Amino acid sequence: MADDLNDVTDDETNESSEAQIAVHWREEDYYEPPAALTAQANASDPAIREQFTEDKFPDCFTAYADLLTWYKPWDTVLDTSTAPFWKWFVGGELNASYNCVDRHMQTHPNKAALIWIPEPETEAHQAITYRELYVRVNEFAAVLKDLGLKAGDRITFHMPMVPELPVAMLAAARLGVVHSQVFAGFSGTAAGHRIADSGSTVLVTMDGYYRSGDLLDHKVKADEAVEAAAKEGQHVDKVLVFRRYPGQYSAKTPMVEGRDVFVDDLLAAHKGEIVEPARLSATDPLFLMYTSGTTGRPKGCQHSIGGYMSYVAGTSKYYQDIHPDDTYWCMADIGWITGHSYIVYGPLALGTTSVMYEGTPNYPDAGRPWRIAQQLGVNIFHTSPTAIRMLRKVGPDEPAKYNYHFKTMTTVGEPIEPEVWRWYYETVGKGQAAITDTWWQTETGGFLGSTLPGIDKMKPGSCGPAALGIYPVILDEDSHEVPRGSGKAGNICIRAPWPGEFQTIWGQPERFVSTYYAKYNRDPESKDWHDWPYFAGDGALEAADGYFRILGRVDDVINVAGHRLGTKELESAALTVNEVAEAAAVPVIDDIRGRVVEMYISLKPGVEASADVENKVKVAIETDIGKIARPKNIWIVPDMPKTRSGKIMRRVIAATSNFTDTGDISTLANPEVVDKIREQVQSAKRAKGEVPRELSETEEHEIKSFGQE
Ligand code: 6R9
Repeated sequence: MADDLNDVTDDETNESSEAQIAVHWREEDYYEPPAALTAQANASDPAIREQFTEDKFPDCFTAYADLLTWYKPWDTVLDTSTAPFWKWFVGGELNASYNCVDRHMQTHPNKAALIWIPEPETEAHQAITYRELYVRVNEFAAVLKDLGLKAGDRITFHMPMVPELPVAMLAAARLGVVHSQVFAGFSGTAAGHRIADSGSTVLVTMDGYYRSGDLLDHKVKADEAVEAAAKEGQHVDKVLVFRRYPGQYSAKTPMVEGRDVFVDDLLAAHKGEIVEPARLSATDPLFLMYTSGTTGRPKGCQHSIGGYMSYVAGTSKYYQDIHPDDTYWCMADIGWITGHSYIVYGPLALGTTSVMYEGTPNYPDAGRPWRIAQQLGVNIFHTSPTAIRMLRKVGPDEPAKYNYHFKTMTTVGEPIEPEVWRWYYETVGKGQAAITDTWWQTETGGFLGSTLPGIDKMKPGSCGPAALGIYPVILDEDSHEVPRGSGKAGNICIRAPWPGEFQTIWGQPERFVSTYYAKYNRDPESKDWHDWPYFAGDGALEAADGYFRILGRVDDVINVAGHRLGTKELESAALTVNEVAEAAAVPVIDDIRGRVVEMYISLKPGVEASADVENKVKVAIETDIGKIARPKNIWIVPDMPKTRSGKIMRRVIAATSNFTDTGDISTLANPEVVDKIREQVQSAKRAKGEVPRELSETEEHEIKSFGQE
């Protein structure tokens, strides 16, 4: 894939900053927002920015909170007394389920809230009206209540992309039960760790679902999950099993007597039941979303009801430009934060129609997304660079065959290459849609950097300016501010809190402070938010026009297809294999998935390298984490390159896997091993035709500094 970032000459480059993140890139040309979009946009007047300037902070965000219906208005917009555990809309009371369901059911009961597209094209799509959603959410809430679940309890979902998932989320939210949805592609063991971490006693799952033409047995993962949770001391009382085809069991694994129950059976006992939405405090938790960090233990990011709901409603309105009569499709999975914020809570809070698709984007062919868009009249489309790259590769001419019209298109999850951006703009958007490249994180709840689609010019490869009410700053390693607009790179931080921000890491408040605040905090005793910049963990630069370009993670996290995998998680999975002595995971640049994982292992004395060991490592990773983490290659090496203090030098093996220069190895305890590994790995890769294209400067920098403190 051509990469414009390679085509740089010296006078077009920027110098590296003190943060030592070198970046060399060419300024891309601007694209104007389409006039027809601007004419109807929720944000059509640039003066909207004046309502969110710093002198109006934090009250500016009441404009977002006002999009919701509150039982009781807040007394304090932002309470900083327990810094950096910010509290938004303190004293306010509301219910997320009421805001996404009841109030729209009252005004437009017959409008589709969700349209679900099963993967098999032979199965008809299902439109679920707001009235029907209301009925289903209430019935399932009655089921949960009957199990004794109440506000503040946690419940884990391990659900595929079916309407039962948003129904279950909204039912939990109705009661104030904190949900934790684990991506269905994750393994049962991964779900089990999250059940244990969150202290859930109930698991909600499904018998099966379609991916790429196969009806997968998903229930089998529930058994693994319950077992894994039990090993960590967490007992699961009930496993609620939805059936892909009600009345018919699609899994082979037996139901466990006394523990497993079919949800359709339970629902029958609660037909037509209504459960009053609980009046909950704005600062009560709505859900946990687990994400990876630098240690093996995943982080349960806890999001609030009032702040989170306000922020996703506001950003859905202004950045997705959602109007109630739009048909909006976010082709992502609800198992990730994108799906929580921008399939379920944001769009439904605004009372629009949100499309959900069960399967893989290119099934049965690369025209599928565009057929769906044409059939349903989708006018707002949202997906990830990985999906765009894949569809561009397998079906570059498909969009032209279908008659649909998008007004805005979003990308999220990782930087999008200007070349791929242009295909998205010209071929998918037919030159008529604005692209919003949205930079944000699981932790941040909603967008932090993006263009306002009706107002701002687009610039391929940059997410755009800071979102409304967000005040970023780029800091170097010595806490000095990198001059604004200088194009110099450093660590992007957000100076002030915002309502969508997570409240804490579930059960690990000290880790919340140490990971996101300790680095740049000026005074641990301070109650003034000015002393607590939020450290996002991404390298970035700000160009002269105020647009941010995100360069990627500065920690040991590998972003595979837009999803963060912790190296420590991958490595500890490999280390569960008895023969393995040491393991190191590194990223390899991949034209479709952004990054893929390669695993290096060394074996215990006396153990011979074999395909059998390799396979055990692969299975261990798939079992512990899921297929998304499957390494592209597993290299069994005689020894790992190490510092004199015994630390594995991940940057050296990352350079080897990516065919770049290994840099200075003079400080290694065993420099001789580097040549051996290079010869072994690179000749095997050449034989498999896996020599990568030349890397861009930023990619090269990422690889060469991978795993450095
Ligand atoms: C929403 C989501 C967060 C990390 C983030 C950054 C990368 C996300 C991006 C982007 C460049 C964008 N990232 N969006 N990089 N441009 N538009 O993706 O959450 O899974 O937690 O990942 O993804 O590195 O820090 P999450």
